[in-house]
Amino acid sequence: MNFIKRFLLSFSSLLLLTNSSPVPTILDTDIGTDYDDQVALTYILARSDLFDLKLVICSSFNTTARAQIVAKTLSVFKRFHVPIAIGNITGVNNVWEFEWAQDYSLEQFSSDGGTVYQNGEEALANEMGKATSENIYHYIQIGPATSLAHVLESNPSLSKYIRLFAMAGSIYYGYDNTSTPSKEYNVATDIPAAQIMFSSEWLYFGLAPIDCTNFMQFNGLIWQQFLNYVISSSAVRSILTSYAVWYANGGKNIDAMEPFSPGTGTSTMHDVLAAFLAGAYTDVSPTISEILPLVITRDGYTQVNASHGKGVNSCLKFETSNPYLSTTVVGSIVLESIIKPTNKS
Ligand SMILES: [Ca+2]
Repeated sequence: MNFIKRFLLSFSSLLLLTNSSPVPTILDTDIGTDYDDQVALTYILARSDLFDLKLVICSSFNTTARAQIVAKTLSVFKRFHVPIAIGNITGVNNVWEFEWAQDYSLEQFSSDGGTVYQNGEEALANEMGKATSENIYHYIQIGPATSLAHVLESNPSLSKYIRLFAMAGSIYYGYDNTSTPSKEYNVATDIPAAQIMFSSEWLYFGLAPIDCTNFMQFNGLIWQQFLNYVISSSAVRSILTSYAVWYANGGKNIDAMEPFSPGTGTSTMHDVLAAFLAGAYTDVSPTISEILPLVITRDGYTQVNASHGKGVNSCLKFETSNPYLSTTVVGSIVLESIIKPTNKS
């Protein structure tokens, strides 16, 4: 607990030091299949002191269903000025969370003042084009890089003034913390897209691979405290109701290091680490990150390759020997942010 308190103190003083203005941010998500995207999006919306969310693009499989989940989440925060871009539909996949958003259509979002871009990749290219040396963007990639790669293929210079924070890859450890790397899902789903993302010229590239994200489950006291706000906070209520729907529709069967249920804690919040690192930039605490020359192999592995890899600031482990002490700190900051959203916009 001492570590957590010390960290929270240093984190809040860091926020005071770096709290200039929120950074223009693009979120690229496959929300609805795994649950961590929902928490990442909610965290980003709750922290309008850190993020000026400019666009949410939905990528891979049933992108229209994913867009509806984003629309309902934006409506909870009354953030109708954040446009939604629908990436290419690439097939059908489970969207276990969709039922939660069924009562809020994209038409309703539009009539509430929202904007939906049917040609998501065009909207993405336009938004990325607004990044300049004077107006640096954050790009938070928490799904397969399908849309991003299509955009960069036709215009590779669009990444130049953007800092990328991605949940992707598996460097030394695999799923369930096995000592052999895995073909991580976001990479394996679209390997050529991941190769383009890793070989592009970013202003900065911060990576949350499963080496670290395996441990991102929020439970115990911090979860019990979060549950207490179900009545008083609409943001907490939207998390708990969407989580319950996702869990009941199939999410309960997905793999995780620790058991989870809506009453006890979260599934693995892989994506939340990428969003957290974006919000804390330039600090990487409580992770231990190292710049590694990484490439994506043709069969979907993340490899260190000194001759071909570009430098990626990769989260390899956590500061505490028990990783859960560090991820509890991340969890308490994220959940606390959702309980008490900053209200700048
Ligand atoms: Ca995701």
